[in-house]
Amino acid sequence: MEKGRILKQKKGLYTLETVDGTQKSGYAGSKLRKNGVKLLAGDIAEYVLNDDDTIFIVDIEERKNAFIRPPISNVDLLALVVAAAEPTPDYYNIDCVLAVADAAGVKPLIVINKTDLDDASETVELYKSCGYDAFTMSALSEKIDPEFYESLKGVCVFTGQSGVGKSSLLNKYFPNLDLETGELSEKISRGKNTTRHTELFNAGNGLYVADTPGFGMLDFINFDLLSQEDFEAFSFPEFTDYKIKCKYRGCTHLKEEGCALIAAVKEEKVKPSRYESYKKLKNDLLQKESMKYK
Ligand SMILES: Nc1nc2c(ncn2[C@@H]2O[C@H](COP(=O)(O)OP(=O)(O)OP(=O)(O)O)[C@@H](O)[C@H]2O)c(=O)[nH]1
Ligand SMILES: [Mg+2]
Ligand SMILES: [Zn+2]
Repeated sequence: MEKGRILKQKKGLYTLETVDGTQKSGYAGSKLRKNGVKLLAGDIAEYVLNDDDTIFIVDIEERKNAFIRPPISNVDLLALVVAAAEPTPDYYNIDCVLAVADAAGVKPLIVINKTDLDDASETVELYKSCGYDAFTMSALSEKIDPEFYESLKGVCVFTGQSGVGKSSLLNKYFPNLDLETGELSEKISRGKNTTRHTELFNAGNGLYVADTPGFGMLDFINFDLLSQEDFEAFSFPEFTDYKIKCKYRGCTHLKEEGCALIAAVKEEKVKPSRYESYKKLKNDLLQKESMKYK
């Protein structure tokens, strides 16, 4: 059986990259469909080659991770693109994406674009102090940041709200991609969902980059993006050292006396905006959990 990496999907037609680097397209077999397996960009597919050079996907290799939004698997690095302005950064939105990446064990990286409009120093400092890698850049400038370029390894997914400049940045760093970029809506200075599909590109030297459609907070509410357990164990990693020092076992870190996390927030060892996001996300997850059993 031959193997290849799925690059994109459109109406059930998959395009994959074969081991010799050529691209072939075709459909998935009924066995996969029957088992309810939804193939994703990033999947390593096993296929047979048809006489007409199309492919027939029979199975996929076990994934090391998978995301629903954006729909992609086997990710090594998640580059969360945020705009310094237009649209203004939303900390809760950022923290939700970081929480999902951390829960999945995928390294997140924050890219603050459009620094020609605002310097975004507050946002950079906030996230660097939490232990995240953060880069500032402008897709409009010709300047390439070698450190950012070097930090891209394996399968790198560019995600973030519509209009923050994901496709523009990918075009700047990988000019032969020639991705479509879009105007912002004048009224709300948000993007207009120019990128419609998740697509993985081979950028050479073992590096793959994915452009993805912009997401909104609704995606967070509508999809099961992270479990309560993974959230508590892996998200907001800078809280871990405090959470283990709470007075009571089973502390929810929401209001209890003797909570070491709450004390750390008061002592300004933990960023208030991060703690606010933690509480909000935790409550959202709890609410979702309780809906499931109704
Ligand atoms: N001022 C400024 N504008 C930028 C920058 N990067 C991108 N833009 C503009 O922002 C708009 C949206 O850029 P895109 O690259 O299409 O944004 P996107 O994140 O791919 O958006 P979706 O595909 O809709 O999710 C375009 O008009 C870009 O020219 C930047 O660094 N500075
Ligand atoms: Mg785009
Ligand atoms: Zn606690």
